Amino acid sequence: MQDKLTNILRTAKQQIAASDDLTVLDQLRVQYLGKSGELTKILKNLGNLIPEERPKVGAKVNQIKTQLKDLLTERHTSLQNAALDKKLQNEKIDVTLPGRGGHLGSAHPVTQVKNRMIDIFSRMGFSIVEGPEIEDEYHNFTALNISEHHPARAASDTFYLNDDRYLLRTQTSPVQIRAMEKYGVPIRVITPGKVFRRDYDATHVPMFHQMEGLLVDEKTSFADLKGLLHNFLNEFFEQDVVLRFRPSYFPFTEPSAEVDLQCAMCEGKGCKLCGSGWLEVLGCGMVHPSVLESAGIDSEKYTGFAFGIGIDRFAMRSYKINDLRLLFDNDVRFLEQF
Ligand code: 2U9
Repeated sequence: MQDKLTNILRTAKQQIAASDDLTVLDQLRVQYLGKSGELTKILKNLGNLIPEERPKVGAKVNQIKTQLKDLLTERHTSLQNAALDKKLQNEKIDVTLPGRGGHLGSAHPVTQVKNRMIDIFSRMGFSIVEGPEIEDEYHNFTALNISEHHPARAASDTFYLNDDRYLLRTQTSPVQIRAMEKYGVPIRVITPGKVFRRDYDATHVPMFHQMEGLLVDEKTSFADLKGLLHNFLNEFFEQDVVLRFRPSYFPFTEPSAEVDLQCAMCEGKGCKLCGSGWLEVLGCGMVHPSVLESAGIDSEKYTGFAFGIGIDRFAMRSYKINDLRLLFDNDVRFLEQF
């Protein structure tokens, strides 16, 4: 029996020393020290030995078990360290290598154009006001002199919510009604913001951006409006622009006009770029007396003018973008060009 034990110890020592991976080492631990391992089996069968042999063999087995346990632990540690060393060697980071470089973002073209407009109007004394995108029918239509059966109110053009008492604003004008209710007159405000209409093709999207403006004071005239818009467009396009005020109709202004910008390439003669020689850029007019009265303003004493600009269309024109939808697909490869 003693010889058998000596043999087990020798073989185990050799195997432990030769093991070069943690799985193999674990198999050896099970083989020698596990519940059905060789040494445990000998201990279980001590009863079969002659009585005087039992304590000697028992003590020897326990001594070998302790010795093997120590050897296994020692080998385990050294294999683990070797593995770690190898990993560290492979994953070595050279902190002196140049970095990948940061990626600089930029403002969306619509935001850039909006900020330029805000900048120009601020310098002309206008305050920026914002308001809710969810509006009631009164502020979005009724107060703006848009009659009960006006087509703009139709569910095919407007996004109504829940019980139809609320809607997504179709223009930013309700913000100006609210501003007049809150601040009274005189008032000079611009209202940049998102508006919503049920529309979708190459030139219309269901959400777009408007910049409306309103000025109400005593003795405000259409000439003031013309001067202000001319000034704004000169500043925006950074050149002396030629304008044409074309009579138009809006329920909330009277008289109303649409403003066309003369094409700088053909000077109004008509060319490939513009077609007719003129580009429509915005709408405007003198605020309808009923609109002033709706906001509690005496229309005998006060007059005002208002204008509306499509920010997205200005962005398309500034950056020569031909499909409005490109602005809202949020493809970074497209957006990072601006
Ligand atoms: C109040 C009274 C009147 C705002 C105005 C326009 C003319 C206009 C369009 C421009 C391009 C809408 O985005 S667009 O499609 N807007 O032509 N907007 S006058 O008139 C107001 C606003 C507020 C209290």
